[in-house]
Amino acid sequence: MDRDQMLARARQILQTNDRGGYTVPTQGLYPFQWNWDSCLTALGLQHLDPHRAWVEVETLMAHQWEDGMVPHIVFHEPSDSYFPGPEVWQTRRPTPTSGITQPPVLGLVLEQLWQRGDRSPATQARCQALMASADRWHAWFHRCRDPQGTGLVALLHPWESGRDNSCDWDSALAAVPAEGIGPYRRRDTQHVDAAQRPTQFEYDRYVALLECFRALGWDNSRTHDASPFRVVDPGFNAILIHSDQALGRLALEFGMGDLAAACQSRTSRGLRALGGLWSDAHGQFLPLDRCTGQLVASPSVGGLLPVLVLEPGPRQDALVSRLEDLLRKAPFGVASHDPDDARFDGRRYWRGPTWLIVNYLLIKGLRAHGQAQLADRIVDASLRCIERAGCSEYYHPVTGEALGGGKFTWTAAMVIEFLTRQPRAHAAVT
Ligand code: 9WN
Repeated sequence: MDRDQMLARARQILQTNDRGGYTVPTQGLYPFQWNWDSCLTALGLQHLDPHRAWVEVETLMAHQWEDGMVPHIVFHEPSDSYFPGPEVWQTRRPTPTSGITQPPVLGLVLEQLWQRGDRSPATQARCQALMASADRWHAWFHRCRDPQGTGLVALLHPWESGRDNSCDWDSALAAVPAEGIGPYRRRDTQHVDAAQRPTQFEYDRYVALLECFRALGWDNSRTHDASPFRVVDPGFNAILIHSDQALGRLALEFGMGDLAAACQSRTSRGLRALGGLWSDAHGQFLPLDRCTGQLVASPSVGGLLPVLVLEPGPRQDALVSRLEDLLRKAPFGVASHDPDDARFDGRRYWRGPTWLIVNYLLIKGLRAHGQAQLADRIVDASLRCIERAGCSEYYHPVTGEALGGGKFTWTAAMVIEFLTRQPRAHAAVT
């Protein structure tokens, strides 16, 4: 497949999965709007139709809760091909939504949409409205997910990480009691081989956590302290900090002084606290289990995502070495878990496979911090997956085998991003 064919197929997927004001991640497996999928998809949509790109995120943000949370799923249309649907969440929203959130990539996406757009007054007004919503979301994180004011926010459910069954959560999830959960029937394994999805043990605990928060009436002033799962993910916090930095830069450009000051205060506290998650032994950041107070020894890509926010220095150098090492072990992209670790499973979802959206975030951080060559290598590895297997949900990092759902929206969006927006290796294709 040459580059023009890749681009044409990617465009086709975005059009096929377009439901009007929002895009589904893929038909069947994920029939609703997902939070970070939509935001990252907007980057690809901008290439096809800039107005439509803004609509994608506006539709998502129209379902922000009054307290500031932005739910991880918006159930626009009924569908029985996904579990858990709105009848399980019972969040009592005008349009049903889930009751948990996802990685806040909105801020970094807004900056890209603005910088690469027409920069007209009308577009600025759209951007500023979304910035105000992003600010309310970020403030919600610090208020409801960091009640002790540590500077870092906790995840209360593995689905919030976006890296659902990462080994990062194994020990914290094992401590979640799952006796007495209601009967349920999974739908994911009707679409995808069970060997590529989370286990039943994990699903039972995903449901147990959902039922715990549902019993609290989805009251976000209570869920943090009541949750049996509270994990501080360095990757998630790096995304939040990076998005806040992007929001702060936009705020300065638009003369929004109060917003710029709020972003500055959140990011400096976050950056200071992130240092506490560093492990010399692992040469990367590690998750912190807030229930036990212990760092979790899990060499996953979550602990490498701080390349987004680290300034040049020994820690950034160590992360770069880790990424180079992972690429040596797996030529089809950055493995989501280190292949040398006993828990690595190259076909099972977030326990080994490579994901183009994670590669995109790493590339963004590397380019911003003087590591363009390594960024180019990750672009090339990502495109090797597409050449070999088309736009899938994820890929075996050693063989490039296509895994999970097919005709996948955010993978297609990243293909467009890599082929049209990466200045060095692939500048020729537009
Ligand atoms: C639960 C939609 C989503 C992504 C997540 C990915 C997967 C859902 C699931 O699919 O999670 O949110 O049911 O497995 O892990 O990152 O947003 O593509």
